[in-house]
Amino acid sequence: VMGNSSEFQKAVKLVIDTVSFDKDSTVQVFEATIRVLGSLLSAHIIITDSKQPFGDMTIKDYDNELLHMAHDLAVRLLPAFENTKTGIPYPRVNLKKGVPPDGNNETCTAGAGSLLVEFGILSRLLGDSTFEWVARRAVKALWSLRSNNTGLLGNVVNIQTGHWVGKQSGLGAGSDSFYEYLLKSYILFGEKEDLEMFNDAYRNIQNHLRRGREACNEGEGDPPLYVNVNMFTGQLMNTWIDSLQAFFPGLQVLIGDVEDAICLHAFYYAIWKRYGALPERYNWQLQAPDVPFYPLRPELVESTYLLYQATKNPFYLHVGMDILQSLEKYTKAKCGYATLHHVVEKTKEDRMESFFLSETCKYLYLLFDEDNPLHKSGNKYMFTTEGHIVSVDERFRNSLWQDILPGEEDSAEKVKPNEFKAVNFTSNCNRVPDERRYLLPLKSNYMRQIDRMVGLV
Ligand code: DMJ
Repeated sequence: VMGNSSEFQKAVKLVIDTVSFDKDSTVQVFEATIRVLGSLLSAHIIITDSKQPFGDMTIKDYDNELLHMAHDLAVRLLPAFENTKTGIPYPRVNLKKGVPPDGNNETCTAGAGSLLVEFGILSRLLGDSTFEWVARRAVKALWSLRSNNTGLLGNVVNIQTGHWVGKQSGLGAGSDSFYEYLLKSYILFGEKEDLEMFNDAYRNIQNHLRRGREACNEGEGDPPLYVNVNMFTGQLMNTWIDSLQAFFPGLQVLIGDVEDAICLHAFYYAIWKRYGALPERYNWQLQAPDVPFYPLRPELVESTYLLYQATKNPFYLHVGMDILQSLEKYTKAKCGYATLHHVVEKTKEDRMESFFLSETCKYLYLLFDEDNPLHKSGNKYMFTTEGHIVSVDERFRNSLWQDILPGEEDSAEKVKPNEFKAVNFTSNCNRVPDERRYLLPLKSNYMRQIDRMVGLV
């Protein structure tokens, strides 16, 4: 992304020469997929891109090693999909020995249902449907378990019985990337059934999770908020929102619901302004953190970046600058950036998650790098849920396995890669990132209302 080809080449060589997955180590299938498999595939795609938009990222004598490694890793994850009565995978697998004998039968929706982007890419690059098939089967199994009454899914399910152990339906931890990957699978592979599921899910979210006034930037009533409800009854389960939910405005940008995205984003930003970070859980009734740590998560920056791309409103540069300054002020440590143990006390933990580099820093950098090749590609790239870049191109459109994709007989129904465009509202503002001057996306009474809601005024 920064165009630093020598470092990229060095890192790729290091990975090829030193990384092995032949380890007696138990990993989370979801984390290994989005962090490790995703980065291997992304780097492979960049290396083999005939256009090389980021500079010369080719590797001398490259023989698809990263793709082979991705394949090796995915094969080691496959046991998670065996011996499960529903097809929903086990959450953990040992890379050498398969599912541990005492393997947990309960998994969260996001963990089991957000593997399709990476598994689908791998399948399509290899011409082997196995990986896409298991990932799709998991999505469909989860989807079939949604409530007849509300259409909502819970957050924890038993993979053998299909019984919902966690009945909470929300946009945050345990659910977030499930929705994200329905849409992103569609963007990447163009399969209609993914879009249909996403549209249904989005409608149910609007009907049951969204509270507050109807038009977010207009009229009376509370600002909109997406709450956690019981999946079967739609009744409120608690009064907190979590930091992971801040990804949702970014997803709304991708589908073009920009106005709602602007309003929701502003709510999370108001919380950020109060603490200089986002608490893991914030109780909107008590106006206080329920869970006070901040592990350098990217979701607010990610939404800020996508909103800036969609609106070009300098307000989002101001937000990015504010986030950057708080990160510098509160999280910078001697050898990196540290998790905040407590957003009020600003105490630190000796921990820097990999998503800080692959997402938080990347989105911040890209927010300010107007001329980055990514922004000149005509939306030819997409970010995985871990911020890895994959190209939206024909290579991923031509699946050879219609048998696992019902209702796709008519391939003309597929959307062509360059037909998908993020909404682009270019405003005429000049670009001084000053908050007061550029509150343009929101009415000022709205801002006052949410500032009050988070106890800022
Ligand atoms: C990232 O690992 C991914 O974005 C994931 O989908 C959920 N959120 C974390 C970072 O907060």
